[in-house]
Amino acid sequence: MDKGIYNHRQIEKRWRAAWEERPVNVYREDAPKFYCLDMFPYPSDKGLHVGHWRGYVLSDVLARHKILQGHYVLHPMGWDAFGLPAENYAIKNNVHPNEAVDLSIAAFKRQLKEMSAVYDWERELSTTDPDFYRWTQWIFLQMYKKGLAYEKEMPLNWCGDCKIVLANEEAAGGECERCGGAVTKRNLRQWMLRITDYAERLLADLADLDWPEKVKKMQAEWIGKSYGAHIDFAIDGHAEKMTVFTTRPDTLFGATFMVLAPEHPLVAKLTTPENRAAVDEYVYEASMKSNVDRMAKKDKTGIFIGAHAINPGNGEKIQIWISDYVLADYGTGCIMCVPGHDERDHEFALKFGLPIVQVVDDNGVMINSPGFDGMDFEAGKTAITAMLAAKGLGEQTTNYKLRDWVFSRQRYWGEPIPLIHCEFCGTVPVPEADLPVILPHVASYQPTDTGESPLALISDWVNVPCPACGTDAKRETNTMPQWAGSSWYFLRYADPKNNDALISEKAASTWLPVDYYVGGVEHAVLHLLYARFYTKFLYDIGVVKFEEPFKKLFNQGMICRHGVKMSKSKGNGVSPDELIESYGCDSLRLYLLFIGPPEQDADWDDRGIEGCYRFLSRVWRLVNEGKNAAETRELKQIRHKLIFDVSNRLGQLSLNTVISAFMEQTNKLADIARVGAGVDKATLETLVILLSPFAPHIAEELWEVLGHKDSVFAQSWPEYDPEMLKSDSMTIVVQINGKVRENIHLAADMQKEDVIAAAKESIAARLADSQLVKEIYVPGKLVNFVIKS
Ligand code: ANZ
Ligand code: ZN
Repeated sequence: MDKGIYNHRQIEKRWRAAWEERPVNVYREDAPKFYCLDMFPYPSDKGLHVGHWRGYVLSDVLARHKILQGHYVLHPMGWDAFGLPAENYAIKNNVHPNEAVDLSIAAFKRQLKEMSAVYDWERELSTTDPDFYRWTQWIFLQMYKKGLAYEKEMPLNWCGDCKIVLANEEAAGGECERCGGAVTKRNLRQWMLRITDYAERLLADLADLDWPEKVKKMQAEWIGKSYGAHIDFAIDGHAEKMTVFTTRPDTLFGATFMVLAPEHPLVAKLTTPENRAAVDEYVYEASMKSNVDRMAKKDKTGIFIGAHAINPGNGEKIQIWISDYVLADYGTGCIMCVPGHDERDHEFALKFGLPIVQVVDDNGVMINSPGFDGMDFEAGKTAITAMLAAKGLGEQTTNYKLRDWVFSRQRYWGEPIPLIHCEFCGTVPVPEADLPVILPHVASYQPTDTGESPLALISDWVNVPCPACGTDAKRETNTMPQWAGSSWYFLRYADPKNNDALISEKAASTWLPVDYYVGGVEHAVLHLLYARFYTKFLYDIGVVKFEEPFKKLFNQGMICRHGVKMSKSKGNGVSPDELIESYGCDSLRLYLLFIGPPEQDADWDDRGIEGCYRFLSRVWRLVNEGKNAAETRELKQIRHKLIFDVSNRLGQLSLNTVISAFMEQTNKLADIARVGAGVDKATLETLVILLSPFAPHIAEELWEVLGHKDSVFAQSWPEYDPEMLKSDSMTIVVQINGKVRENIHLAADMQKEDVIAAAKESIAARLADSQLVKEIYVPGKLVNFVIKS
């Protein structure tokens, strides 16, 4: 090879092949372990773009750095291959999802291999593999047995034109994503998971996680704990009472009307005959809207149902209305309305001419509340709740926004839910020995117009004997959501081929929890919350011994193009393929790190990679030309400064500034090489080792150029000598009466007396004939001579 030019194609091809044969991440029983995990992708037809690479490069740098620090790193990769993206692609292109997924996985894998991340392909897994989803089904069964999975009628998105159930993401804005038709609601039997049982633990345990604060806040808000009270309102002329949830019991005396959610069971009972027709129509219309639409700021609507409640504070009779801004599934599904202090209630009262009473003044002091006037409103919350509790009309309570998880899908491409419905025994779990319940291969996987999964049409799959009594029974035909596999896949990588258990105790204690998890912030709530829920459940049933799956989380920013997020669907994705061909994988890796602070979004510059390519070419020349020079103090200092900067900035994950440190110090070395005798071998070796996690191929090649036969990744991460970081010269400003007269350069370790002497000497001519009054020395910075002339 011509050593004069940096031939990235030849170098990268060579080392990719070499690493296949001799992996650099070698398992050693005694090595400390590190689990560095990427969020696994869902394979789709378009392949990866450079935006996906950003996170993968980042985690690979962390993994390789750990290898150089003597760790064995678990760095696996797999496929989140069940779910809508694959199914919809298959339907559109008329290929079976099975084949579509296989093709995509092959394409993704080729690209990931070209990135040369140190993935352990022996541990590759796919959520669609029966050996994997056997355990996805097993976990569901354990939840079912613990009472955490239950059936419920739930309103689902329904497109009347396509006649299919739509996922929320296919029904955004109330329009069917396929045909643009109106989406309505349809009640269907669903399997639910009781994640709300874990709400308090999911909230409390956030405190100990080394996660971005932003993500912890999003989870806390999603769980949405509110402190408040339940208050009972008697209903005029009825035995029933209305229990409301409020966060402001202090405003009780300002409650001038009540609103029930249209779906509330009391609506039918309380509505008077003359209001019935209008109420029924309103209830029907509300049922067609999504919660998001109902919560949106818009003109308030509602109907008086003819009944009255009694305010337990002042005994006043107040009207009961229905309105869609009150949600059926939050709190108790009905509210006391305080138009003097709640914005939505205020709007409603104005529109319908209902009374508005202020009960807390601008200073937070209670008014118009006999018995409580003059009290601070925070104290009033407790006092009013206590007053009601004493009468048996209320109690303090907390409330969560988190809802139970709708866990079934009426689709083909998912894990079958392992249950059997028997006329005599009810719902019967599939015996664990019969798992997995294999997803049958079918020709027609389109959603059906009955709202059932296409599996319902495969009669020889559906009809089975009941495992309990042996009579004819039917399989559950709903499948699991895409989240099911991703909620626990990180456990399986530690023990991917275990046939007897989801994970062995030994594998779990060796590898888990995950040390570092890298992925996009779009997973801040759903995936990351579900994974935490599953882990806590598996802890509760003794499968694992830890309650939190991911010790540290990093969210990389997105790569945008002209300010728009790079994405497959928008068609503005830049493929890594041509860039690798023209500039090489190493240059692309560097550019993706150099593009900006990794946690922030960054705008892609088509020519940005050229700078990184030039930098690597400079390193190439430097090492090839300069290896025999003698070590000087200056070279040694550059070397230690580089170790310090790279280690320190890498520790803070400031990877863009790591790359600038490389560029800066390499420029200094190149200058020295140009004018002097060149750069010494120790400095070049250090440069190459430090560079290896970032640009692994060129580093291996240069390590060989420097005369080594082993891999650069078999070396240790260099340590810096703090002594070498001190600069050895200082610049002293010399002043006379505060005016700068001179700058002098002195040895950094010079003592005060010597500095003053040198300063005096530098301006000796100016000092002649004047009377020196005072000498002021600011160490390392300046000497000021105060004189009388
Ligand atoms: C009286 C009141 C007075 C309220 C006031 C607020 C301010 P968070 O913090 O979100 O928990 N609310 C209760 N259930 C509701 C439902 N199903 N749909 C819509 N709104 C509901 O909010 C709790 C507050 O939201 C409750 O406190 C209730 O209004 C309303 F100055 O009661 B409040
Ligand atoms: Zn039975």
